[in-house]
Amino acid sequence: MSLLEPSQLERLRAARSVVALTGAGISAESGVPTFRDAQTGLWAKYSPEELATPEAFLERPRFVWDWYVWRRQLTSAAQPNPGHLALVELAKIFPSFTLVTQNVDGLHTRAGSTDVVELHGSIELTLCFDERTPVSENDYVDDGKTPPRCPRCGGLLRPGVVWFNESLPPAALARAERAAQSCDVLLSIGTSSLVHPAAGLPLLAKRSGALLIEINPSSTPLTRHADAVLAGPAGQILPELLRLLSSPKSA
Ligand code: BV8
Repeated sequence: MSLLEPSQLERLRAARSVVALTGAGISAESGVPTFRDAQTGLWAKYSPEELATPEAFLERPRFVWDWYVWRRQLTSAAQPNPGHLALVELAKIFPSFTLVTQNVDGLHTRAGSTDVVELHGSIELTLCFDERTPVSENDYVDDGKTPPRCPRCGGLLRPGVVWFNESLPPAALARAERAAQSCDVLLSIGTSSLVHPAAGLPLLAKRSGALLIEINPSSTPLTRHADAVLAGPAGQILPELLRLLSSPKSA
């Protein structure tokens, strides 16, 4: 089954610089719920966008902290899937390959991807809310009841993720924008393309002349802009794409 038109496959084969932008969908097959999936447990009544804000945290620090403790347990128990693993191999095919993720689950790095651009931070990181400095797990006490405190200044501790209405890490965003502007192909994988500024990267690449490929079982606001839409689970589509690119050109 040819995933791409011959001319598109040709452009992908000849590509010197490729960007892959991933969202929660690539971790779905690892058992990590996406943002679109209904929340469960204590958080069922809340949308992620409501909880993942500095305002929600300051209003109910322990409640939001516990949401991240729950998510961290989920993601640390999850294993990278064939989609994550295929991206590790795809990175070896192209002279320049930039993996940009919105995910905070760390599964790309655990799969073996190096130099991952984490636009929205990492759930494995803990920061002092006031000093914004990292605090390691064995430097603070979590009594399970009160919001844990910074051992240095006594401020609240927070997860090392970017919340809504917070700016992204400038270096990571600049790197992602530079890569999108200069790539030959951008793969948008498992993202609903709703959250900005990440959702602007595929269009930036397209405006700069890149071939835009979307991999998602469902349509998104990006679908109508894509040159090719591979409608299926990333854990199946990406290994197939890898096979296609690794197989000798058919005469
Ligand atoms: C900011 C970390 C400046 C935390 C996250 C322009 C227009 C409109 C709004 C805005 C705009 N600019 C800024 C905004 C506001 C806001 C925003 O975009 N709001 C949205 C909701 C409209 N953006 C911000 O606030 C950003 N900051 O702009 O700062 C500023 C500064 C000060 C004051 C004001 C502004 C910060 C955004 C980052 C927020 N943090 N995560 C945490 O994780 O707890 S965002 C979080 O949600 C994720 O990281 C991700 O980015 C997003 C979820 O999207 P996806 O990853 O795409 O996942 P989703 O569940 O939505 O979709 C999954 C997809 O996978 C689906 O399409 C599904 O079909 C597909 N799928 C399912 N299974 C599979 C699959 N695909 C493939 N294979 C499968 N098996």
